[in-house]
Amino acid sequence: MTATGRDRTSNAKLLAWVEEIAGICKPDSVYWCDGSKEEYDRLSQQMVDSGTYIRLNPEKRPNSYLARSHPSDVARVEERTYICSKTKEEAGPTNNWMDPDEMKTVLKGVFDGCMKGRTMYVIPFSMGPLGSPIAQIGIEITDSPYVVCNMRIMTRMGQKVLDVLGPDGFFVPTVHSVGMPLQPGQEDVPWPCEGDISKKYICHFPETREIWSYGSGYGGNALLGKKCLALRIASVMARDEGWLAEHMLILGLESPKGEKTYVAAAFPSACGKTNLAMILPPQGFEGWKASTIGDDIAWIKPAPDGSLRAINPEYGFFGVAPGTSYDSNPMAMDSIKANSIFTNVALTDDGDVWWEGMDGPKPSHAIDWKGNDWTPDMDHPAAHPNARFTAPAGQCPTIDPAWEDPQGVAIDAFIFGGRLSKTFPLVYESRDWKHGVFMAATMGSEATAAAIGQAAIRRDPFAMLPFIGYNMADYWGHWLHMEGKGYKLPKIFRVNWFRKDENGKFIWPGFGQNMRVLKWIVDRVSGNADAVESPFGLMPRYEDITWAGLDFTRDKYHGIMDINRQGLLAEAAEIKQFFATFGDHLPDELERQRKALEERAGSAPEVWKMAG
Ligand code: O2Y
Ligand code: MN
Repeated sequence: MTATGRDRTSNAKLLAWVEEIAGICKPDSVYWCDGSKEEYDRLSQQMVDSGTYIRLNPEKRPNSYLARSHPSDVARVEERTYICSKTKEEAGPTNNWMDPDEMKTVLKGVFDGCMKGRTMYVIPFSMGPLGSPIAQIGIEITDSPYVVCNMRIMTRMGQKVLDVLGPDGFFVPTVHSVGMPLQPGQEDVPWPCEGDISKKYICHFPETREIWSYGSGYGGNALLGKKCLALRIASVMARDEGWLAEHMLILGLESPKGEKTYVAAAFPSACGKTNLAMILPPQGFEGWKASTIGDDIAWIKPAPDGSLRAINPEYGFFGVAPGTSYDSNPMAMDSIKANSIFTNVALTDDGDVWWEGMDGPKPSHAIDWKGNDWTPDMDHPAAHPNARFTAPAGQCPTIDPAWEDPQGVAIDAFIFGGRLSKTFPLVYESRDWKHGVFMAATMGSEATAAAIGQAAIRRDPFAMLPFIGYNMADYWGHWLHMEGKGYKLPKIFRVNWFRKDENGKFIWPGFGQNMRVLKWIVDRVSGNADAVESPFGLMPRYEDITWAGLDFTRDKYHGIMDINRQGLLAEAAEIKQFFATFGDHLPDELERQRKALEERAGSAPEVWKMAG
């Protein structure tokens, strides 16, 4: 007989809430997930039988499945994502907002009876190692078995979480429905969802720490532990409790002497964040080791000794498949050899997966992400550009030995990046904490002028634009306030792998060489490297970077480090316009930093060149 909630937990608040949601959604049955392998296999088989899943060839890809979403449900829907704080001002100018009471009324309407004909699953999950002082417990209610299986890979999930929660532990309640109730006798479809985008809702209630998501079964819209809890709601908790919830990878770097440095890094999309999280030291770095703690999110709390300790709240990777190959990211490829779920990739004739950018020749025939025959001469890709793999993080060969440490790891440096073809050098360090916060608040990537009006850079402060759960400018204030509390604050750096030469070619030889920049950062942390003052910040000289194993001339180095005065002045002017959008929430300190940049630009030569 199926276990009831009372068999699983004595948490009265949880039991009452599940009953309340069942009363609204009116499912045919309620199922409490235990998180076992037996349960995962059973639900997976059920999805194979219903047509949601295709089991991949077990000899090629053991215990792995392919799902194809509805073509209208392929990515996060930012335009339907809301922060429902008490006032619009609290959500800030970068978020969609609706009054919480009004939104609750809307949601009560759409959720009413939305699970008819379906099972309502109750998923207890922990973001972070079970029982860690940095971790948080969430409960996701969903009508999607695909979500249950993905959540088992992406989070610590099941009965063990209820055991830690206990009779009166705190949890973040999250409700998800694909938004397609079934009438008696109505046949289901392989990927149920609400087809009308204007009826999808991804809603966050920061004051009550609730999440309600309706109409999508895909990724960040549906796996509510990830962007919704671990970033949007957690950023509010972090503000209130004095810690940091960040859109950052966490990477360990070990020198041949065995000294370990941990860095956390934030990048806007399309900057190679996953590749950096799983970097392998190149030729010339014999004896160095790089190890992965996380590829997407970091929760960082001050410890009693003043260090900022970080955990990866996730348990798996939800990575973009296209472009991932043994050439670009061998550790990701090894992570997805088995026990993985693939969504919207192509199916090969021998029952394996394929996507654009994978190593080797294109298959002569495949079934594309929409389920149609595909041959390489066709003018559309076989995999959707946002096709994903869901894989256990523990399968990454370079996973760090401390990745499950409940105390987290001490962060020594923060790195912020963007995709910028000019003006910005390969790497520079902030003069101090305040300057570092300014560097992170103004980061972004180049965009076409058409996309953003006059500005050349699409700002993505801290890579948090779609993920901050409150006013972005107040979030900058929160970062500024981390100073002066006696914490051992990490050094802050900006990097840019994407500068181009006068022929429009990338100057930096590629992601595999980023270790050279990381080593300078490590050396700066340990006090073993010099830096020179520039109008941007502190920069390494040619001789401060390790070049063994790479032919990168001094001339090329100058090409990637020189600073054009006009570019710098334009940057200071653009930032002024950007800051103006935040009104009086903008911390005064950030405008002071902007003016200081403008002044340094004003007194710089037409082209600032480092000596040597
Ligand atoms: O499209 C989605 O739903 C996934 S978005 C995503 C997934 C993994 C890591 N990062 C992201 C992101 O958008 O930053
Ligand atoms: Mn991300």
